[in-house]
Amino acid sequence: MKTVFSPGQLAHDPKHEISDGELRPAVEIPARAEMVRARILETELGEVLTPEDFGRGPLARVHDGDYLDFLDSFWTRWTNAGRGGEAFPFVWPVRGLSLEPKPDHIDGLLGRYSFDAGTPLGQYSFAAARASANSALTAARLVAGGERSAFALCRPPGHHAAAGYYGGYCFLNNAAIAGQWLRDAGAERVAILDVDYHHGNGTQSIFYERSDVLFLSIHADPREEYPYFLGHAGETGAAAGEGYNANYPLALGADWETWSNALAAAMARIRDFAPDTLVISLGLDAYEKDPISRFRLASEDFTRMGAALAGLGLPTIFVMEGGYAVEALGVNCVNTLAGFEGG
Ligand code: SP5
Ligand code: ZN
Repeated sequence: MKTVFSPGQLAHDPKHEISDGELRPAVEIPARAEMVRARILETELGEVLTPEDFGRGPLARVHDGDYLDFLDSFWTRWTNAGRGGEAFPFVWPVRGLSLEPKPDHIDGLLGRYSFDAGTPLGQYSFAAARASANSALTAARLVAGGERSAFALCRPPGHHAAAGYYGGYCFLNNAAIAGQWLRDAGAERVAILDVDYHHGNGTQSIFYERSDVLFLSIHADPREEYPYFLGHAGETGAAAGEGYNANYPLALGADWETWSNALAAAMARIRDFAPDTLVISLGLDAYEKDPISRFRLASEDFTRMGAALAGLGLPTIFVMEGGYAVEALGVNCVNTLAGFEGG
């Protein structure tokens, strides 16, 4: 399987995040991508290609223009306000507050275009996020061109980013951008299966009213886990998209037996939908030793996951999402991909 990755994705190099009541060391760091790339080379999974630049067009098919403009202008606004380093929002337009008119001050804009305080935004974050999206798009093009599968080594990740806001370490929704590009390239139906430990709230919201993109997510129950405000089993889509969203929230502590039952249910839905292409939002944070997560998948279970997914027999793009046990990340990621190739 070919991998797509750009060194430009490493330019987003956050030092801190706000979590657990503290300013803590960032967990979504460049070393994550380095570990995965090293394991791909070590195991000879396949070629590692540099992405093509698809420009703003495919990003704007998923994200709002004003949101992209905000990301583009962030650093100038931040430094004009006398700031440096990385930015965190601290005020949000929740219930009863106004989205319009948009604030002029960067502190207002940060809240206007985010949904959490846990996502550091720095000088090179947007450039790295665009490189990450280009990796997803290049993987999509490979599969549209006839490859059975491709791996987009995306970081920063994407599945928490919605049309108009960032959060959860995500700025551009790589899987959604790839899925939409596949639609625009001629696929009639695309399924996006999100196996990250956290619910893919951004991807769900982007496609919630559409029947051409089926979104499914297996994740920790949002009653107990981030992102808390989306990902419940009762969210089944709306309007034309009613019936085209499927959530499988699981209790904390889920092991492979529990997790794989949800996978079987999700795969049955995918079979019924009969998509032209499958996009896997490949979070590796369901791993038992992940530092911020509470599922119990072992490294071998990722091989099983990949093999099971191969059983769908679909052209498949893997788009990396979360996973913070850096030492094991390469093994768990490549286990999934190699499992798919052997399955
Ligand atoms: C892409 C992705 O996986 N994003 C996840 C964002 C989660 N951010 C919230 C982190 C909260 C960490 N709390 C850990 C509790 C155990 N120390
Ligand atoms: Zn995650």
